[in-house]
Amino acid sequence: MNDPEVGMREKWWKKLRLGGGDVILMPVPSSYNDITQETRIRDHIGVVWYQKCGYLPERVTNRSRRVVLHFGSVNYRSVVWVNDVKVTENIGGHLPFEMEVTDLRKAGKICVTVAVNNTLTPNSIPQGKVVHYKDRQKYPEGFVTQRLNFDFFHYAGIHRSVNFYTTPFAYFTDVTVLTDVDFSSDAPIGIINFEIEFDGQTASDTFRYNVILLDENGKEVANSMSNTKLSGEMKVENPKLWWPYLSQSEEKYAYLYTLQFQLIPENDIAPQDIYNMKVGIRSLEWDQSMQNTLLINNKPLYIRGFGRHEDADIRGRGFDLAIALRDAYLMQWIGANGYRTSHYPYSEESLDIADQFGFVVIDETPAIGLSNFTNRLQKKHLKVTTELIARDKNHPSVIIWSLSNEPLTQLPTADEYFKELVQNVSMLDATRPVTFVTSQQWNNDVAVQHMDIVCVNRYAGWYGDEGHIELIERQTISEVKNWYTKFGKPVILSEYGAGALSGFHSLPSAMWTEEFEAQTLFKHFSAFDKLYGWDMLMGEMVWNFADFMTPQETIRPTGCMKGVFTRNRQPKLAAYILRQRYWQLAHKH
Ligand code: GCB
Repeated sequence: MNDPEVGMREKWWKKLRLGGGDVILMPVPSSYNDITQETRIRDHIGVVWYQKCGYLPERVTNRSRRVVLHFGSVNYRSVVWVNDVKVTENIGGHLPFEMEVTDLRKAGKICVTVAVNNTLTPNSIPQGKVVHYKDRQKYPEGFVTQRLNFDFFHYAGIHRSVNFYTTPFAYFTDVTVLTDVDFSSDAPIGIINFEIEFDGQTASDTFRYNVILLDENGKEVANSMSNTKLSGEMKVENPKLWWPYLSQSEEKYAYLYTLQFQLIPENDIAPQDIYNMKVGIRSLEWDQSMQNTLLINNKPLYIRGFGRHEDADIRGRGFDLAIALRDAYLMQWIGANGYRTSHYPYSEESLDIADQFGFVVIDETPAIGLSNFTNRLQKKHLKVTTELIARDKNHPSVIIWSLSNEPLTQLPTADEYFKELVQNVSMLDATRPVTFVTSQQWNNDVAVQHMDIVCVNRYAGWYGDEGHIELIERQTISEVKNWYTKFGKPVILSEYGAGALSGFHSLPSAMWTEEFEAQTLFKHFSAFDKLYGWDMLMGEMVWNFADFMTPQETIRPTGCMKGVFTRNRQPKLAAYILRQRYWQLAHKH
């Protein structure tokens, strides 16, 4: 671990500009870990410094607009300077942050410096701990490792895009859009409720707002003109609804309108600010009395999907549009209709893609593997969940909030912790169900009772009774039955699967071969069909979409190998088995 304070002491935001020292080139966005050949960079614990200098274009230095510096995500803690001025500090690795830098723009050279610290603590979300080794016979001075409450590689760096953008001085700060569909008459009516927030009004300025709905061809289909109120409702007759993915050729597809918000000074006709956003009109309902399911557009939803990771070779967790789209096309090919953003919020671009492809998303916070439940942690947990909802609330694809993955919810303190958290989240967004993903047993979990939907991870034939695929059907049936009988709520098997090394084969199948993974999935399917028939199951989600990197461990041969696709997104045998299944389901449900 390097001296974390040296950069601060020596004011590197000034010094780096001179170059030299231990400075190397690094791409953004990307994790820094796998770019070079050096172990010390891959396994680095502590602070790294980024700096980029350049010249802002005229539209940014132009005095008539506000300037904002936006970071898609930086993992994990960051401090940002623009030239010599510290402009922000941020904690948390998977959500955007931004700051106004209008006063700092200038025509000449401008430098942005970011110090990024990847250390996690028992009080951070997610949790981790730096372990110092004292035995000098075995370890040199300063030898540390990071113990993490999760199994995926702790990639770090500037993971998503960094942009300067501009707005007028009067501008929209936020919009909230809620859609619904009225099915009471013969022709459905789409309902769009919106709320606007804006800033920059001076005593002499008053504004009116126009809100216009455009179809995919840019044709206006509804509007709410000259509205002086900050909220409103629009009705759309015979709307094209946003449907989860079935088939591109079908009528039922993820249709997206564009909602245009215009902020117009009262005595003017030209808008000052215009904000365009994609909107999918859909209804979402859930209720225990509704045969234990979730209805989208009045139709029960059965999720055929995946747990995933934002992970790829070389770039680590750095956003790459090519990978994001390849993943979307592969999910489409396989016939999936949804995924969970295991185990942290994914990029804004990924959710746009989900809206466009018609994938339903279980949107998860980064609170993985929580191992204690204090008030302090709960505050942070609520903060990150609030930020997640604020970012993702307008996506039609987002249908469930997941508060956590596999927290230790057998501990009594988890009961109150999650009860309060759910109450708070339901106040922030009452339109979507809330869950978390448990790996505890149905008879010892104290938090699932507070959730709208039960999500369970279980690896029959892999982590229990290794190699015994003949037990999978029986064990999966009892597992889901137990949860369902206890809570009377819909159950999603949110993770199941087996590891397979691409190219490893054996007959009869054996663990780590492609045949074993394929058979594991196949054996689950017969259990799922029965459970679905008894109205107990509302989704099956394979772990994982693709192989992904983990820390070095004896049970991880260069990563987690449970992908149905390899890490470079080529199919294993299981992908073909799953494809057949998901397309059958697509036509059945
Ligand atoms: C789990 C975790 C997931 C792991 C998976 C595994 O239960 O939720 O993050 O990768 O098991 O393969 O061990």
